Amino acid sequence: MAALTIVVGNKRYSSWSLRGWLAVRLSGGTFDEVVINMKKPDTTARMLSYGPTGKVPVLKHGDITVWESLAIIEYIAETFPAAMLWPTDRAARAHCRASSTEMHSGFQSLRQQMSMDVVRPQIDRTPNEGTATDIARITTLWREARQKYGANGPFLYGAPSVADCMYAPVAAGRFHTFKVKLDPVSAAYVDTILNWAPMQEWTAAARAETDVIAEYD
Ligand SMILES: N[C@@H](CCC(=O)N[C@@H](CS)C(=O)NCC(=O)O)C(=O)O
Repeated sequence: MAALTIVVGNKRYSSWSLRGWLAVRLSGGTFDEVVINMKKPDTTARMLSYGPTGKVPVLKHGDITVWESLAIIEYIAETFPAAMLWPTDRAARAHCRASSTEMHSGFQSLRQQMSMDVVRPQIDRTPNEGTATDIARITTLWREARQKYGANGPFLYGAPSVADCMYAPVAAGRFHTFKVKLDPVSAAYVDTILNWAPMQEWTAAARAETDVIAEYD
């Protein structure tokens, strides 16, 4: 099989990159990665040399290019079925698909007010009204997934799935760092993500980065 290359932004700040990278990491295959620092004069040109939108993540697999985080995750799930990125149970899979697409298309207020920084020292930030609504919706969804479908492990649907790739940046880079007040089920899920080996690998690499982007604070 051709080699996989995932192109990502700064590991510290790029939440969409983290989502695609986690899926590639869960594929079980070896992969190369290219990191492009964001907010530089040549960022867009460098990103455009890998994919059509001038954004990351981008996955290269032989002559196949996949852009958009969720499409990358789908491609990995299809190409590496043994990774079982979608739950096998049909009801759980439907729920997992809906929660993953809800993340991909929503929660603008949270994303704006609490940008991801996996290295940020924990600080208090009071959610505005829109962010509070987003947090309430996300934690409702997490509790539902855990309580209905999560009996076989500590992840949203038990074993690591697409939904964990999608929500890991929220758990580790937003809820944890901004000390968002959470119910016990959601707090336990944040701990699961913080202790997850792939997340810890990503965070360690983020810690080693020297580039600082002020507007992510
Ligand atoms: N809908 C896209 C969003 C991709 C996106 O916005 N990526 C950001 C990094 S997190 C980016 O590449 N920004 C370009 C820049 O900073 O110049 C996806 O799901 O992959």
